[in-house]
Parts: sequence; C-alpha cells; structure tokens
Amino acid sequence: MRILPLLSILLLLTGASAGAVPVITFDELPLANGQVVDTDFAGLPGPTIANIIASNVGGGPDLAVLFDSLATGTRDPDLEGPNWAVGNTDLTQSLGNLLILQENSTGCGDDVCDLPDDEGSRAAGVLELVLSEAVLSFGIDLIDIEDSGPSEPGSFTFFDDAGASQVTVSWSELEAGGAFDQGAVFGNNSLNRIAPITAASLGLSGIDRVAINLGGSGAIDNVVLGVNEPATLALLASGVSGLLWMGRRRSS
Ligand SMILES: [Ca+2]
Ligand SMILES: [Ca+2]
Ligand SMILES: [Ca+2]
Ligand SMILES: [Ca+2]
Repeated sequence: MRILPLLSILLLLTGASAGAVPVITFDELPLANGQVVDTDFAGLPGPTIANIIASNVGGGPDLAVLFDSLATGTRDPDLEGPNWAVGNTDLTQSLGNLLILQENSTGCGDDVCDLPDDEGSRAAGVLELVLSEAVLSFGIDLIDIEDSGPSEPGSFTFFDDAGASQVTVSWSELEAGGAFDQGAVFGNNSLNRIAPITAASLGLSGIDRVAINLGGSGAIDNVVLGVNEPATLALLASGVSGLLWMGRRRSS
C-alpha cells in the first residue's frame, strides 16, 4: 500500500493540469461596445491573445472591434443574439461581446467606433490572433458565417514556430462529413462552436498564431487555448495503471 501516496500525487497533478483551459470571451475587461482592440487581452493569465491584427480587404478600416451581441437596434441584426438562427450548439446562449472586423470608420478616431458593424464585403479580410505562447489545441465560436463557399470561402490558417509551418482548414471542412467535421451549419445569424482542434491533428508541433480568413460577414468569440492534450492524460493514466500493477506484483 506504499504505492497509494504516489498515486494520490499523480492524480492531484493530472487533476490540476487538466483543470483550467483558458477561454478568452472578450468580456473579461470593462471595454465599450465598439472598442478598437489589439493588445488589450495580453495581460490576462496565459496562454492568451497577445495581439490582434486586422486586415480589411473590403474597403473598411484595418480595425478589430468589440460588438455587443446583446445590444438591439444595431447596425447589423445578424450579430444580435440570442436566439441564434442556426448552428451546431445551444442557440439560446448569450455571448456578450464578439470580435469583428470593422466595416466603417465612423467615430473610430477616439478608439471606440460609434457604429460597430462587421465588414460584409466578399471577401472581408483577416482577423489574426497572435498567441502569447504556443498551445496544443484551439477552439472558437464562429458567428454569422453565412456560407462555406464558393461565394464566401472562409478558413482558418494555423501557424506554428513563428510561421515556419502553416495549415489551412476551410469552413467546408467543418461541416458534416468534412475532414474536421464539427457538424457546423452556416447561415445568417448562425452560431457554431468549433471544439478544440489539436495541433497534432494538423501535423503541427504547436499553434502560436491563427488567421481567421473571413470570406464575408462574420464574428468570433470564446477562443479556447488548450495547453494539455488528452493524450498526455491518457499517458499519465497508463502510468498509474502500470504502478498499480507493479504494486500488486510487489505485494504478492
Ligand atoms: Ca463574448
Ligand atoms: Ca467614438
Ligand atoms: Ca455587417
Ligand atoms: Ca449576415
């Protein structure tokens, strides 16, 4: 029974490491609807989003902006919810602030855009999330992505090793039967929760930057940055069974 203290320590360790998976909700800080953001979330406990780089190809400004989805009478009712129209998750959930690529420059001079609205051109542009450290998995909510193509072909590009390697996953691969099947259903006022995609499944050693290539309108929320792979826990669990087996052998 000398094995028990060691087991408790192992279980404690696995429990602790599996506990906190950082989620960036864009509601952590007291920021206004229409707030222009870039390094605002860098101070959160890591891993986090160190910087947000916006590149608008639809004619609007290169600004990433917060959009309060709970507001009504906004410039874009497609970004208002709940209740969301279609999607792969609970459509009655409140998301609070979303992150958008801003379409107009009205009143943005003071860093709070007066008329927050997502760029609706096809294509719209890129929201690039630079992470504070490499992570092993990446999850995200996609809001109001209307189509997976060919009219608005959107995608993620995952980078590791400061851009040495990159892999692109298109929206169509997230639909039922796709290579990264998430059962995503796109459309106006949609909400799709993309469960964490692992670096391993992409053939990357880690993920330190993600470009969200917007083929048209859309917003993001709830960025999940995973630092532990389920495989790590499985490995530890098998270590525990191994120790149990050794313990049994020793006592017999
Ligand atoms: Ca939110
Ligand atoms: Ca303003
Ligand atoms: Ca819009
Ligand atoms: Ca829309």
